[in-house]
Amino acid sequence: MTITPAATITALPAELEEALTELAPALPPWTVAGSFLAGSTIEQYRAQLAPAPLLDQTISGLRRTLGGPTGGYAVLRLGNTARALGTGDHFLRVATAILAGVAVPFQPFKRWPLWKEIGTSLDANPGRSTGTGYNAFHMDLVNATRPPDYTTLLCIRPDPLGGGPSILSDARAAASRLSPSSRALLAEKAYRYGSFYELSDAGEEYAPFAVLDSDPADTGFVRFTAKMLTEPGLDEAHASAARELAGHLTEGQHSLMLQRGDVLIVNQHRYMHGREPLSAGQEAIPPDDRRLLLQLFLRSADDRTPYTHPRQAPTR
Ligand SMILES: O=C(O)CCC(=O)C(=O)O
Ligand SMILES: [Fe+2]
Repeated sequence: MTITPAATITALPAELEEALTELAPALPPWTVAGSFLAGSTIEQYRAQLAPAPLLDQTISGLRRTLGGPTGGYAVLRLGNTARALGTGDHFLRVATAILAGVAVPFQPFKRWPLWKEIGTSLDANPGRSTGTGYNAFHMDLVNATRPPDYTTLLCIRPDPLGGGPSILSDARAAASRLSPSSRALLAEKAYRYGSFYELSDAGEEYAPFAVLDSDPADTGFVRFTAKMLTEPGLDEAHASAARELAGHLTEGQHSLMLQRGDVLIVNQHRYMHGREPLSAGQEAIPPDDRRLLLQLFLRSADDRTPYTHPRQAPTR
């Protein structure tokens, strides 16, 4: 396991933190138009935060860290801002405003708000997002033709017992280490995972899907989720190729512990993400004190075409 390169962590300059704390109360509630953060909100937030020093440079730095052949994820450290503002509406508006400088916030899940809670449930399947176990490498909305370009996780409360570090791996680097035979198998439409309903602006259901496409890295995906390995109907040759990719992802793994106020931003075209298990003993923690994240998705500004044929909920 490698250590997270320091360049991926973006702490705000003190003068920017101060300005954000001062300006936050003036940010109005956001409006969502269709499934995207409204253009009017983006404009209002930009105008209100215009006096904040070094904001543009901070956002350009994030964009550089997230793009390019060696980039792919960033941690925006808003802990001081969270201490000053609390983690309520004013803080969420600041986080939303900064992320809106990276790409356009949107809510692909019609039944969830813009910031979707990921709490900790002792009843959930341990490997799922709200579970307490190992959440293996994956990309979000893997079975959509247009997954979100970025997925972001804001830490409201880390695991009080100190577990649950985030794991990240460069999917392009992992794919480059594949044997030719596995690469050929992974380019075939042989993989399935998950259901697909009540989604907006994520394209159509893609099932079965190919893990590897021939698109450039900035637009294509390595459509991988370790959870597809146990889907019924997957033949051994394709499963073995996917296991090889999973192995390369684990070899190249970075790990980091999100602190209160950290926003992990993952470029889904380049990186897979997941989570190590939370610490044992969660039963002793009152539910309201357990780990809590908020998830927000981003769509690249140049790829915002609303989908005109949303799929109806299937009857399964
Ligand atoms: O719990 C985490 O840190 C990751 C959750 C996640 O990746 C998800 O819900 O999609
Ligand atoms: Fe995820």
